[in-house]
Amino acid sequence: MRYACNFTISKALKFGVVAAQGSLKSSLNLKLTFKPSRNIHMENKENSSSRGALIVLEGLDRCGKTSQSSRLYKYLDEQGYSVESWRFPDRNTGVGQMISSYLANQSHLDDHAIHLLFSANRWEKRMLMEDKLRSGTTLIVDRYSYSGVAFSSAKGLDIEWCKAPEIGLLAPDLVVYLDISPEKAAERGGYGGERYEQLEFQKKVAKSYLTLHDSSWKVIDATLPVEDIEEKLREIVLDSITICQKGKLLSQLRSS
Ligand code: NYM
Ligand code: MG
Repeated sequence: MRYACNFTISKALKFGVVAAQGSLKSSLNLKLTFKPSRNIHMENKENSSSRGALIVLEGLDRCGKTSQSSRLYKYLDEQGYSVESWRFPDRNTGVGQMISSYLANQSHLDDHAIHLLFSANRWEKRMLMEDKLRSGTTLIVDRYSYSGVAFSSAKGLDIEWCKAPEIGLLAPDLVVYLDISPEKAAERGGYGGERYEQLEFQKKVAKSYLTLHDSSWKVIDATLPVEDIEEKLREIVLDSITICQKGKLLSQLRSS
């Protein structure tokens, strides 16, 4: 019985759950996908769209995202890439401080209101994000719009309503999901005591991620040894960086 809720995206793919959800997904029109945006810089035909890559790491709390982000950042930096490590929520802005106090249970907000603050926190960084990418800097981002939709819809908010404020933000070039069951994640030295860091809620978040996930995501088993995860991550990230260096248009998130 213990295994009844102990699902992960990898297992679901294996047993066809995602395929079943896929048809549900298309009938409910649930995907966050990419839409080509206007190409603004056209100075040089050959490499007009050469840029840094927008790499997003997603997953449940305690899946290992934050340590993999910093290992990846260190590696790319040492290899001479122009790279920055970002995370959402960005707690350094005014909006980020409101989010931080909410997560610490020091303030209470309506579920819709906090959802919009998380989204606003991404919007306030959008311009800078675009500038960095266009200037050739790769961004490794620990959580992005998918966390926003997964966590808020896990509370019962309508998923389409949750996606709406994300539309128009920059679409990632790569989404890596560090896959772990909620039970295994909870076993990892406990949670930090912030809002959402409870097993029952994380089970709901895992289900939301399963609904959101599409075939473009790269899923890595987060229970593998840290070095193995790191190696797999480097490989797919380097591929993505190369594609963006060769020239790829920036696109935006849209609801399909
Ligand atoms: N979170 C994060 C959301 O609920 N919505 C969002 O848009 C984002 C980016 O904040 N439990 C949640 C997920 C986490 C919490 O993030 C704080 P972290 O990565 O633990 O600092
Ligand atoms: Mg956390």
